[in-house]
Amino acid sequence: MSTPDIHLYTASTMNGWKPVIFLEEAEVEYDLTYIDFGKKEQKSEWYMKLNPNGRIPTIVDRSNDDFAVFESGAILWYLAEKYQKFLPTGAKARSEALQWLMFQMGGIGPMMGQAMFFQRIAAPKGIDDQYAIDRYVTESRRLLEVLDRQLNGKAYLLGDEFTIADIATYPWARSYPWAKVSIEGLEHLQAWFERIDARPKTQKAVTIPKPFPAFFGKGDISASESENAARFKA
Ligand SMILES: N[C@@H](CCC(=O)N[C@@H](CS)C(=O)NCC(=O)O)C(=O)O
Repeated sequence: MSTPDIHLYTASTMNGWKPVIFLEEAEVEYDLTYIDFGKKEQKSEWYMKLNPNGRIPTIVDRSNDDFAVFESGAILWYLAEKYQKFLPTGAKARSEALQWLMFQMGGIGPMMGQAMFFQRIAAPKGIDDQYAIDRYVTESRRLLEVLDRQLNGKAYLLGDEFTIADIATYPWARSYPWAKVSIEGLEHLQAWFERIDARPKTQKAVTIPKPFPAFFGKGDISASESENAARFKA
């Protein structure tokens, strides 16, 4: 087997799974380095030359002078252009896909991430900030309602086509149990979860580098909470 173009640096998190979902769904060969947060590998000098933010994921494209791309939304966009997949070509549809990608990057991810942080990392350490929890859970629910309205009458965020907007949004929105955000009454969102839960390549992707079923409300949640808190220790 020849050396693949794409080398991916990642870990099993919502942002970390986005490029894995793309690469698996597109059936693209890639290789992967697991970044161990417990060892602070994401802050190491060699890694921060690739990703100045010191976070995962990052890709390096060997076929493009070892070009490094950080920020998961930019990575999906780069891969979509390189492989001509999961990004519509018409100007309006393409803009719509990027709008929903930005909505995930600027809204769903940061808000649900903070809802998770205050409930799954701060609270077990004894930092109980109910004001922060209420703010981030309420805002996350509002954003999931926006998705629900968009998905009314559609299979995927843009319609029939599965795009990088779905790839970016699924791992975050589907982690509503970990963020302790209710999806009650959000029928279109629930149907979209079921649709993507039934995509074998995406489901394989969310086990790479390893599964973390508690994000999706499965498995031993309290053991996973301790494991997760240890991963993100200061
Ligand atoms: N906006 C960035 C966020 C990346 C990010 O926050 N990654 C987290 C995992 S989901 C991380 O690397 N955390 C380790 C750390 O904060 O040191 C992206 O979308 O790529």
